[in-house]
This record gives sequence, structure tokens and C-alpha cells, in this order.
Amino acid sequence: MSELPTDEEAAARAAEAFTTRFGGAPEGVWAAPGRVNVIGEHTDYNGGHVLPVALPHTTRAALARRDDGRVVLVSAQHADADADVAVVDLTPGTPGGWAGYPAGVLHQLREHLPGGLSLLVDGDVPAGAGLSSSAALECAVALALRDLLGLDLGPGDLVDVARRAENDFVGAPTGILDQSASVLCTAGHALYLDTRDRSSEQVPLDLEAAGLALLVVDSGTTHDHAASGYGDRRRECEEAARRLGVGLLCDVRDVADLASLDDGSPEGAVLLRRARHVVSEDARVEEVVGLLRAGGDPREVGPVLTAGHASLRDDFEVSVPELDAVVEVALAAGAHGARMVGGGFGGSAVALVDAAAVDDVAAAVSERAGAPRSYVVVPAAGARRLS
Ligand code: GAF
Repeated sequence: MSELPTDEEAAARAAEAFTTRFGGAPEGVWAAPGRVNVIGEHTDYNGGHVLPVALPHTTRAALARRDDGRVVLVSAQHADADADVAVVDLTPGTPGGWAGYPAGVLHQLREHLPGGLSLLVDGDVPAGAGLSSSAALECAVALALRDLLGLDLGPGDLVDVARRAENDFVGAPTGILDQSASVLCTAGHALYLDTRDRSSEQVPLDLEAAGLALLVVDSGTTHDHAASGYGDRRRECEEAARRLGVGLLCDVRDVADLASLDDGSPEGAVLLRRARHVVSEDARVEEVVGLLRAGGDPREVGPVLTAGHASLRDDFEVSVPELDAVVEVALAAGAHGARMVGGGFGGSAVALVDAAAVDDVAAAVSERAGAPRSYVVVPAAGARRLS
């Protein structure tokens, strides 16, 4: 569990690295966080609800305009992978790698771009751990460009710019969960978001007061087929909705109304399982929000999280043995509930644990499930200007 810099320290570090690299000070430094979703997985592209919190881990973007028609993108975390591209040559896929995410945002806003841009990125959102390091990067750059160029973009517009960068430039067919969390979350709250009409509510989440902690556990695994698996699930959900005659799967409110999907074919059985996860998961979001709003003991949320994991493992089939092991070990070590988070096929899990048991649970998942890192997460602030 590593120490994170304060906003002031993070801004100073990014500005100094920018000056070292580009020979002049940046015009500002912006930050956006990664996220962990409390519950509501694979509901965002089905018109359902999500309940993320922002991580205290952020990605910082230090920017300055330039006048030679080029965008120069450098990252403290990818020292040998600078990108230097003419503004007119920004096209989906070019540049690729880490630079594709900020470049995608620049591409979205290209008609507003000045004669060029220098960008330095620094951050501590764990990459490849299912904690939305890519959305943090996109959102930091989108907010920076809005402020720097005086663009008339509200929070929802920033979410869309960042999400389209990911969908259209990088080519990942994600929903709006990650970018919404990074832009809209506030400290001390979970964001209850209806992904269909975009209405949202900040739900107070003071676990410390209840003697609890959210422990995020990086399983240490990422799987090559994460991207293709995600796309497959999206297509299966669309096909299930089509067969049910609804626009989006979350139009169905009761799993009993999914029975017609099972037409006796293997494919029908698969579609029933996929749809059952989505519809039951959306109900779990409402259940958790109901429990938190009621102000009772947040420990009651635990079994709902664990049920969410079983659904992602058995019905949606996006877990992997490493994540299942983290969940089982965390529960055996005393967690009130645990589940994998994010798209799946690797990445992280979250466990709801008594504050006094954090060290025991972290040690257990490290020793018995091989998890390399754990973080205690207090719901943090969304994207913001640092300097
Ligand atoms: C990934 C995607 F980017 C999100 O849009 C969401 O679908 C999530 O997987 C699953 O809930 O993080």
C-alpha cells in the first residue's frame, strides 16, 4: 500500500518534469482519477445503472500550446514511447500505445486545437489492473483542453469526448462507466448513475465511520483476450435484446421475463445467462443504493457484492481463476463481500472489510491468491485542475 502524492506535490512533479522535457513551464496541470465500481458491471452499455467511486490515484496532464503544428506527447510512465505527430496527421490508431488515449481526445477536439500542443503525463493509477487508467488519462486531457482553450463543454460533454476517444480512436467498444466516474465522482460519495438518461445522484459513502474499508486487490493478471471478450459480450447482449424485442436489456426488469431466450439451443442458453447477469446486476445496484440511502449497516452490502461476483463468474463468464481465488480468499479471511471489478478477464477485485481486518485480508490474498498489490480506497474527487 504505497503513499500517494498530495495534489500540490503531484502538480509540482508534473510541472517540473514538463519543464525538464520541454524547456519551459506548462500553462497548467490537471488531474483525473481512476475508478472502482462498487456494483453495476456490464450494465452501462445495456441502459442500466452503475455505482462507482473515484480512486485517490490520479493521472496528471501538464500542457502548453505550441505553434509548429505538432503534438508532442510524453509520459513519465512510458519513458521510451514519446509520440510526435503533426496535428493534421492525427488519425485513429496513429499514434498508438499509451499515446493513443490523449491523441484520441485531441482528435475529438481537433477543430479547436491551436497550432500544436506539448503534453506531459504523469500518474499513479495502476495500468492494466482494471482500474480505468485509460479513462483517467482521457479525462485529464479533455478537462485540460476545455480549460486551456476556453471550450464550452459541460461535464457530460467531457465524458462523451473521453469516451469517443476510447471508442473511435483507440477502438475499444466501452460504455460510459469509466469516463463518467472519472469526471463526475465527488469525494466521500459513490456516483449512482443511470446510463440511459444520464441522471445521477451522489450517494454518501463514509465507510470509515462504520469501521469498514474498501480494499482493492490487483490480481496481477491481464488476459490477451480481454478486448475481444468484451466485444463478444456486448454483441451477445445486443442479440439477447433483439430476441426479446427490447431496445436495451435493462428494459427488462424481471429475470422471469427472460425465459423465452432459452429456445433449447446452446446459443439460447448462453444468451439467457448473459441477460440474466445484466438484469440481476441492475437490480443489485438498486439494492445497494437502497441499503446505503437507508443509512443502516453498510456491512449488509457485502453479500450483494458477492452475489454480483457469482453472476459475473457463472452467467456472464468474464471472471478468471485468479480473480475467483482473490474473492474466495478475501471472504475466507473475513471480508463481508467481494467481487471482481471492471470488464473482467483479469484485473482487480474489491472487498468490503472491517477496517481492523484490512491487514489480515491483504496478507491472505497476497499469500494464498498471489495478489501482488492491495489498496485501501476512500472515495476521492473527480477530475480537477491542480495548478
Ligand atoms: C469496462 C468498460 F470500459 C466499461 O464501460 C464497463 O462496461 C465495464 O468494463 C464493465 O462494467 O471498464
